[in-house]
Amino acid sequence: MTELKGALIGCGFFAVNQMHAWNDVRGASIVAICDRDPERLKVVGDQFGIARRYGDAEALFADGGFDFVDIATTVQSHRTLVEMAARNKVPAICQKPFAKTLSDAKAMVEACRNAGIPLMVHENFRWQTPIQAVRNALEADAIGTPFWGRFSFRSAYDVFSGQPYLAEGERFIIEDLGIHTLDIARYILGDVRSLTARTKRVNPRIKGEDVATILLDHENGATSVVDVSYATKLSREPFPETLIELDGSEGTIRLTQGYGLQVTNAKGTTTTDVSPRLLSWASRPWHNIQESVYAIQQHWVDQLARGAEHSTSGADNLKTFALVEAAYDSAARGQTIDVGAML
Ligand code: NAD
Ligand code: 89Y
Repeated sequence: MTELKGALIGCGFFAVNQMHAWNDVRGASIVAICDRDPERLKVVGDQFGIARRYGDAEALFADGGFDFVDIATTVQSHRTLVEMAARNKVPAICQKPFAKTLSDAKAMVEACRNAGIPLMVHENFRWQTPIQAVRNALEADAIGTPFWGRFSFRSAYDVFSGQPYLAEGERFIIEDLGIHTLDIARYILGDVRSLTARTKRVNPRIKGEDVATILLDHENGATSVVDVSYATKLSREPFPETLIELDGSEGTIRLTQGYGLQVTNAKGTTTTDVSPRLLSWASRPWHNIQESVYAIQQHWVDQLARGAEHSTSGADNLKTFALVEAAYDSAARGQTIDVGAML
C-alpha cells in the first residue's frame, strides 16, 4: 500500500491519541502539524518527531505536500478548516462535534461534495470493540428483529480537568458525549424519525446540561432511550462505557459494565468478554476510546484506498448531528421533533 501523508491541525488534549494511532495505522503517517498555540505545537512536535510545524492553517495548506488533513481542533474552527481543506482539494477528517449548527454542517458537506473530496467525521464510538460486538450479534440474527433499545452512559468521571472548555459552554453533555450515544443508537437500530428530550444541570460549577434523557422513534418502528449523565455517582465508575440493552422478537442482548456481552435466545444464554485491547500507548480507563481512534483512522485509510464511502462520512454524520439539534430543541420547547424534516 502506498503510504499516505497526512497533516494534523490542533495539537491539544485529544490529538495526542490521534498521533499515537497514526503511528500504528497501516498506510499513512503524519508529516506536518499545526496549532496556533506554540507551546502545544512544540510538545506534540517533539513527542512525535514531526519537523514541519505551522502556527497557521493557511500557511500549512499553502506549503502542501500532504494527501489528507486530520482536523483535531474544537468545534469553533471546524467549518473554517473543513472549507479550507475543500478549497485546497485535500480530503479531510473532522473531529466531533462536526459543527456548531446543522446548517453549518450541511454547508461543510456541500463544500466537500463540490470539491470532490472525501470527508469523514471522527465519530469513533461506533468503532469501539464492544459496540462492534453488539452490531455483529444483531447482524448474525441472534435476537431476531429488535423492537426496543437502551443506550446508556452514566458517570461522574471528572472530564473537566482534561477538557476545561466543557464546563464553559451553554451546551454540554448532548453536544459533547450524547452525540456519540445518539450515533451508536443510529448505528445499532437505524435512522430516527422523531425525538423527545429532557435535560437537567446538576453540577452547579458548569454552565451547560449534564443530564439528558432522549426518546427515539426509529424509522424501522423500534423505540429506544438514550440516557446520558455526568452527574451519576456509582459504586464502580463505568467511564467511558456505553451500556446497551436490546430486546428483539427472538431474544435479548445486554452489554454490561465491565465489557460483558450477554445474548439470550432459544438456545439459552451466552456471555462473552468483549473488552477492548489495551494498545501499547493506551491507558485505562480511556483504552476503549483509544482503540476506537485507531480503528476509525485505519478505516479512513482503507476506504480511501478502495475509493469507498466512510462509515461516518460527513453526509452520514448530518443524521447524527440532527439528533443533537433536535434534542436541544425538544428540551427547550417541551415538544417532539420531526427529525426527517430537518434533513
Ligand atoms: P483542546 O482545546 O485541548 O485542543 C484543541 C487544540 O486546537 C488547541 O491546542 C488549540 O490551540 C488548537 N486550535 C484551535 N483552533 C485552531 C486553529 N484554527 N488553528 C490551529 N490550531 C487551533 O481540545 P481537545 O480536548 O483536544 O478537543 C478537540 C476536539 O476533539 C473537540 O472537538 C472534542 O469534542 C473532540 N474530542 C473527541 C473525542 C472522541 O472520542 N472523539 C474525545 C475527546 C475530545
Ligand atoms: O469529549 C468527550 C468525548 O468525545 O469522549 C469523552 C469526552 O472526552 C468527555 O466527555
